[in-house]
Amino acid sequence: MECIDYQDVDIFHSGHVACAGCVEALSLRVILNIVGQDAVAVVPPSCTAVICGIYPNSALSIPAFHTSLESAAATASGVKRALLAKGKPDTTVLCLAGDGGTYDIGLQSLSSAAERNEDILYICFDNEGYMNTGGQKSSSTPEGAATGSTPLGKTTRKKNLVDIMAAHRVPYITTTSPGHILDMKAKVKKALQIKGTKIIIVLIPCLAGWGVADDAGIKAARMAVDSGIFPLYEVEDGERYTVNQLARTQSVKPYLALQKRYRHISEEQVEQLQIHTDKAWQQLLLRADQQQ
Ligand SMILES: Cc1ncc(C[n+]2csc(CCOP(=O)(O)OP(=O)(O)O)c2C)c(N)n1
Ligand code: SF4
Ligand SMILES: [Mg+2]
Repeated sequence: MECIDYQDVDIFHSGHVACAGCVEALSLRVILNIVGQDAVAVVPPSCTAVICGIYPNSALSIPAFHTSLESAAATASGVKRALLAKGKPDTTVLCLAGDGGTYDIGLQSLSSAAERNEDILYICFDNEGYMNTGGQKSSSTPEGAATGSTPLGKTTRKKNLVDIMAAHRVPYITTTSPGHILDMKAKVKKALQIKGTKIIIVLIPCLAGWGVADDAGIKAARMAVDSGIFPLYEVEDGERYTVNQLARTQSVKPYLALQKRYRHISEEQVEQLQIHTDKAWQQLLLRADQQQ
């Protein structure tokens, strides 16, 4: 088994206010350790904003700029340009946003920043809902999942943000998961070597919002990948697709059964979800094959 050469450089401190067991805190720690001290975080309202906290009680030892939900990528663009003007071209500017702030409310500013190919690292902590405000649906919420605003289950499918951003031809967009820390580390390292707009979508099983046990966040993240519901892949320059997992090793059923947000769904809906997942997986393999 590969060893995780994990060095904690203490950018994300204990005493933060994430729910106990939340894998977003773990992911944040890993990402910040790879990014390093020479960085500025831009944080729109989200669980991340709550977890990071506000000055002088911030859990981060890098500057954190709390911005509006609509404008994270625009704020990051401005911070990066200000740093360039001040002669600090090497400082990493990263957005730490949720899916509501990315797929929905901040999409316009992300699209504009991507079109300008701003030199920012945009991290989306995708917990598939507006979780810090009580668990409403976002356009990242998958079909069938119950949320505070879709109590009978969402009737439409999860928006494909990777495809949307690939259409902007950004140099790098990828998915990763706290169940695959080595994958996460490698992708953050890779993104730091690339100039332009980099986007990393991290799947965050929300303990409260998804109804998973406090110690099952990693398990849920792994099952999402293993079932192919959340495949690990990269798109470079909008056209080169690489799948970062060898295969799917299980059906979607055990993944759904782990979460209370799916407890109301019928066998037919489970089958429908399996069909949609199979189709999306085949499309992904086809795109990746076409690059060979
Ligand atoms: C324009 C605007 N609408 C609504 C809100 C209220 N609000 C604050 S955080 C949030 C949810 C954000 O969801 P997401 O980005 O997914 O982050 P999460 O809480 O899930 O981490 C909402 C709706 C706001 N701050 N600004
Ligand atoms: S609400 Fe969900 S994503 Fe937010 S801190 Fe708690 S477990 Fe983590
Ligand atoms: Mg969210």
